[in-house]
Amino acid sequence: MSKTWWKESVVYQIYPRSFMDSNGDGIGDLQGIISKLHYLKSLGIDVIWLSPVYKSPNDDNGYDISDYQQIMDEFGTMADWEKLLEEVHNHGMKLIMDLVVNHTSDEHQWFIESKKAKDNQYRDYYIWRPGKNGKEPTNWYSNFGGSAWQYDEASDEYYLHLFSKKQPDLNWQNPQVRSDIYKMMTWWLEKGIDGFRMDVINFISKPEIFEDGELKQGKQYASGSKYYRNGPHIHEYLQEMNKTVLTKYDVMTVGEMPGVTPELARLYTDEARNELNMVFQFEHMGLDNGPNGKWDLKPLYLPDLKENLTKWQQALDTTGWNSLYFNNHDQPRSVSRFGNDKEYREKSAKMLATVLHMMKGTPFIYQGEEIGMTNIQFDSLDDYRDIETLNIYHELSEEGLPHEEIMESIYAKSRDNSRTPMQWDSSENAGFTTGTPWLKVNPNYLEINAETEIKHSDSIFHYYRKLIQLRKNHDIIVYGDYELLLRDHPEIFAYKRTLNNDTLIVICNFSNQEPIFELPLDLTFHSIELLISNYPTDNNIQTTQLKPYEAKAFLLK
Ligand code: TEU
Ligand code: CA
Repeated sequence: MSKTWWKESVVYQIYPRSFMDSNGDGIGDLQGIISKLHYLKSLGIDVIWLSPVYKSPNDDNGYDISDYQQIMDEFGTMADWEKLLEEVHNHGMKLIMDLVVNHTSDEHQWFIESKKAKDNQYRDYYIWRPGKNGKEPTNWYSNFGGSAWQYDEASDEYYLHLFSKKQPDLNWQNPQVRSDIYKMMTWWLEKGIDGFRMDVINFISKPEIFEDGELKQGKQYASGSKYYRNGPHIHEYLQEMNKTVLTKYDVMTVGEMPGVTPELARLYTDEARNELNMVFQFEHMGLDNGPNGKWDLKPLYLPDLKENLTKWQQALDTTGWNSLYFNNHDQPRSVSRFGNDKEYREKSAKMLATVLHMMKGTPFIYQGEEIGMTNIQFDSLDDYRDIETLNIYHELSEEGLPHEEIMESIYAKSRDNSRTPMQWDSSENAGFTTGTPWLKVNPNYLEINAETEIKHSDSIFHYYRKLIQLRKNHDIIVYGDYELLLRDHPEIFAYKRTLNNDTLIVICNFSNQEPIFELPLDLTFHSIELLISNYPTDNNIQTTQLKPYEAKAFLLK
């Protein structure tokens, strides 16, 4: 297993719209990020993943790009961006950009041309098909509701959009598309960035033939994901991208891959195959989904999470590499989702951080996770901004679901849960803006904010800082083998890491109960060191009971 900087790094994701507003327009921006780099450095961050900052009409908050080589007006100028990169590097950190090349905005010049005429030179930059029996070419639904095909009257054809109708899918079969994307990537890499997070990158290879999905009872559209995920040419494209662009730079790449399996992830991240360094998998993010998907709520059953994360640790143990995350701009906040954001917010936030950061892989922290920010419950649907949330409300409402039931799903799973403005201090709007925030600030900012967290040495912030420092001080955390312990325990997630003669024991209680347990341990060690705990605790590894949401890690040498 080769040592590399991206295996030893901790990454912090910034959602720029909600991070820090420097000019009072209520929208986060690049100068705002620059003003907070010292905060990220003090946390111990190595790499920043910047969600899209390119020109965009913001139908999907920047994931709909109209010019890959211009900065979005609301975020600032290219000079601001260059200053940000310079400052990130001056602070000894690295910057990876969000590469969104499965689709563009419908306001991208390529699509404007493509839509002009069937014989336009850009027509085949996108996926146009005639209708079938007076309907869409296939019965697929878009990830944001409705059909995945939009009719264009002028040409009497449909174009594919797996997300919003303002996000037409690019045709990666067209070598000109691939060549233009590679040129754009090189342009950014030549500016000095340190890599890319690649948006739904396993969607880019579409099937040769577009077939209908399996319609569920009473539904108008079906899932097409088995056709467009991990498509026939995906490895060819990624190896071509690597050979043409990436291999020329010392960069980190992480591919966002809904529907990826451990077996496929081994192919995508096997260093010998020269594709990507790591992927974001989604299996653990679906364990609290009912049979009808994310809005169909189901409580997490801890053994399912233990089994799933263990499967991923084992699958990528010697080949490939894991990313480690519970939070991002699309997921609800983990302390509300998997922990307890009421009386055990601090304990459960630290416990969740421990179970994740002591695993093998590169940890990703999403803005606000390090201070225990929670989900939001806006009283009115009018306060929500996310296109996915608004579309699903209208879709479920048209299907006859009562308002309260739909809102329960939105409270639990809306992407706006993670997009409320970063809570910096207890001043108005949590110090995020002097203007009116684009999305309301969570009213709990008075108690939950970075300033308060930094002031208190036993805060969640300082706990994350310690976890990050431990990863730097102990190779066993980065490179040690993983083995699950207490496999069937319904409340405790415990595992062992080993490297050479050292053993790391991690024990985490996912409940507000005080469970009993017994650890089969060979205690013929010279020394036992308590590395971290979220309670003032004794050094006795032989304890057989945990406090609510208790977490601790012991190093046995
Ligand atoms: O998300 C990919 C994706 O699968 C989303 O549908 C996500 O899983 C879902 O929203 C969770 O409910 C990426 C970006 O992270 C997301 O912000 C974009 O909206 C999407 O692609 C389209 O670019
Ligand atoms: Ca601003």
